[in-house]
Amino acid sequence: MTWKKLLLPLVLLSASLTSTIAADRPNILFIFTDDHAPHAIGAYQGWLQSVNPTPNIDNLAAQGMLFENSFCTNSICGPSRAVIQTGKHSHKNGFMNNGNSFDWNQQTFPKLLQKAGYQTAIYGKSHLKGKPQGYDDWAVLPGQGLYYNPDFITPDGKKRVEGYCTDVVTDMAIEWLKEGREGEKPFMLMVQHKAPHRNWMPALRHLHLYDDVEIPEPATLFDKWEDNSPAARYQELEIDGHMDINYDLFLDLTADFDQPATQKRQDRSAWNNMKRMSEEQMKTWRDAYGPKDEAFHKANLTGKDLVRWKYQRYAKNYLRCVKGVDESVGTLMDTLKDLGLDENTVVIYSSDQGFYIGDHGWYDKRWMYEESLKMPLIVKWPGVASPGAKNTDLVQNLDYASTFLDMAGAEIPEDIQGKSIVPLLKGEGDGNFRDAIYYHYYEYPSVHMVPRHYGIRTDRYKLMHFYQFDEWEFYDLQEDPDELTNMYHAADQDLIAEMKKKLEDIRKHYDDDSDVTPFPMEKQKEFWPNDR
Ligand code: SGN
Ligand code: CA
Repeated sequence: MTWKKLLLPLVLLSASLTSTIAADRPNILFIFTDDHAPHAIGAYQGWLQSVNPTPNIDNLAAQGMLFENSFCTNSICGPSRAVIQTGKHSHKNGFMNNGNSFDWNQQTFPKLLQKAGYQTAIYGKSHLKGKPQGYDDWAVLPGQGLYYNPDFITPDGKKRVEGYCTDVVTDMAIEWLKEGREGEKPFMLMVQHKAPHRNWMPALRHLHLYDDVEIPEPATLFDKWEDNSPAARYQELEIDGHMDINYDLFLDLTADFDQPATQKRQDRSAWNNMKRMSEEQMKTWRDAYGPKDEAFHKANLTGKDLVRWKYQRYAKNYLRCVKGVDESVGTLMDTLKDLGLDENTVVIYSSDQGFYIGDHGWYDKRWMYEESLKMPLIVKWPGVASPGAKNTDLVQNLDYASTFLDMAGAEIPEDIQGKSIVPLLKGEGDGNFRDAIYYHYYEYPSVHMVPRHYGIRTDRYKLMHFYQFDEWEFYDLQEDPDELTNMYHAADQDLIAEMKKKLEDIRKHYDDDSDVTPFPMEKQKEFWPNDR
């Protein structure tokens, strides 16, 4: 027997040990986007499915588990990300609305993963302000970031990178996977895209995508919110009344960006985005939108026809941004394969909250209604999560920190409020993962004017309290999935009492004693004059 043959069993043993260790401590690739509603993902089979918006994300779902009842705790950007970092509700991690700054000195899951021997990195949108902690490498967009030729803040200072934001972030992640890793150390990599956030600016290669397609309309495009609490009538996120035809839909790109020609505008970020483009990029844009603008001016649309036109332009740009994201997912998956990492890397796709794509006549998010409460969550974990599986447990972004720690075999600290979904991924759930989810939104008065509210959702019912105005809404989601009939007064009052009790209990459970005192009546009237 040669010495090689003698050594073979040892070599095999060590190879199998390595693979057991690797399976126990998989790499984690967390792809996280901004404002990507589940119904704009083919695999979720929503009403946009016929457009086939996301073949690569659908492919991920075919290889992993898709969570149908995945929700945020507070439907807005920074807060959602802070919940993910900490595994704690907003009132515990201190980041209740976008105006806050995240306290990076607190416990976060990337820091705990580092302690557990993981190498960590984040590229793209952070929206938590301050320098990220808990990452071995990072490059983040300042604030909302820009779509074209964006700036990044890095450990070495600010730098501008030419290109389209989604592509640039993908390239950074790939470069790190190829060049930045330390030997065989397991990693956790966060790829956080700005897209498809407002102001919905697609990559140049996608400007003509869907040109010849009529995007289906949501059933509730012309909702008049007759049955809701007045909150739904006094918001500022209507396609009809609030979406700006120049600012949001790029009509007449020849308008002077510094002095936009029409209407009051709360936010100048769209102009900042457009000013950022090179002359060549701008020319491509003008060539793409110019003929469409001309046709629009000739058509002289009004009323519902105008809303329909705005909806088409908006939905197309939104889905074009989604296309960029979907291509990024495909490229990242291919890269993992090329690097031989695909079998031992958990890939997660999610977005900070859902979004209105014309649903209820709206854009944006913030509400506890289904379209913005839901978050996409798809997890591919080779050898663990059954390919093509669908899960209906009530899960939240609150659970991600525990889940990532659990995947890594790290200890989950007691003060984390979320629960690991690893048992669900392993197919070991008993259907009772969670009885109800808790929600609390805090940003009012603010852009889009959605009042503060908290609420509870079970697998069937939803109860919400717009407490600044002391208004309640209750829906039976089984009978009324679009939440068109507020049953707060008409429902069986024992059921309402039971749900209120549940809500109080869950507030205690999560220790939310933040101030929920209604505005004095005089102040309420200032916000809601009696004309709607
Ligand atoms: C910006 C957007 C708003 C959006 C907020 C919060 N305007 O102000 O439409 O609701 O961000 O979004 S924009 O014209 O500047 O895009 S979040 O995702 O960051 O919470
Ligand atoms: Ca967002």
